Amino acid sequence: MIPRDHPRYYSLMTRERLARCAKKGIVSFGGLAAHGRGEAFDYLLGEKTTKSAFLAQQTAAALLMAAHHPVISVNGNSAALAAHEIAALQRSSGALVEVNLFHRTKKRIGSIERLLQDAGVDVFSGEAERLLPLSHDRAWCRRNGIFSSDVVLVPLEDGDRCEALVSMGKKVIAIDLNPLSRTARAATLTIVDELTRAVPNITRACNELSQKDRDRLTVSFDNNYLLTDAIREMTARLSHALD
Ligand code: PTJ
Repeated sequence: MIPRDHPRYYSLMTRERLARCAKKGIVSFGGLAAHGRGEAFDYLLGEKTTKSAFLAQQTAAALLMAAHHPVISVNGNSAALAAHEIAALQRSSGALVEVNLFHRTKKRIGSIERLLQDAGVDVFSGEAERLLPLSHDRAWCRRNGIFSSDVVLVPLEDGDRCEALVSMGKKVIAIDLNPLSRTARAATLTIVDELTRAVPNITRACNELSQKDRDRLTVSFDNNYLLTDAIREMTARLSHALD
């Protein structure tokens, strides 16, 4: 039992949810370690959406809305943390949702697809093929899904696949709390923010941005600025931690 008045209530509840999902095989054990790393970076960010992350979220909405074939790629952690938020983003952006896993088993794919469906996601499933230029199991995807997408949103990515997707000519939008990761640096657009804060902001921007604003955002973003600003925010908090 975690008491509601615990100062770290939200963080502890999130850990509980991930641990429960790990027991069911939805989250991989590696996913628990990935979450811990994310928490450390979120602490440095002050556990809030920065101005530059908000700009990245608006730009992500603009890129998704301008895409011909947008896809949201979902793994164990993102399904466990944000299934309902992903359903809402799918409704607003019209993106296809496909499960793609590093620790891939048929059983895990089935459990994650069911969790997403129960939350209202229209999951793109069916036969996967080994289509991406990767030696691990994230190479498996659907021909009419991730493989033919022009814009892919990838929460909690690994660097290899992000690089592979970019090398295939896709625009890759990463959500990653670590601005130094290979994913963050290889992506076309990186949102340095926590997944459950980032996804609803992208959805809101899909619903609210005018066509004129979307056009401006898709041509004016600078990922190097977004990463540098995230590092600046973290450094500033560290520098003033004991003030
Ligand atoms: O595909 P699965 O489900 O079999 O598991 C894949 C994992 C999560 C194990 C795989 O993608 C992985 O190894 O990820 P990495 O390389 O550890 O990277 C995860 C990145 O996501 C790290 O840079 C973390 O800082 C970041 N991260 C973790 N939790 C969050 C996050 N970023 C945003 N929001 C989070 N909640």
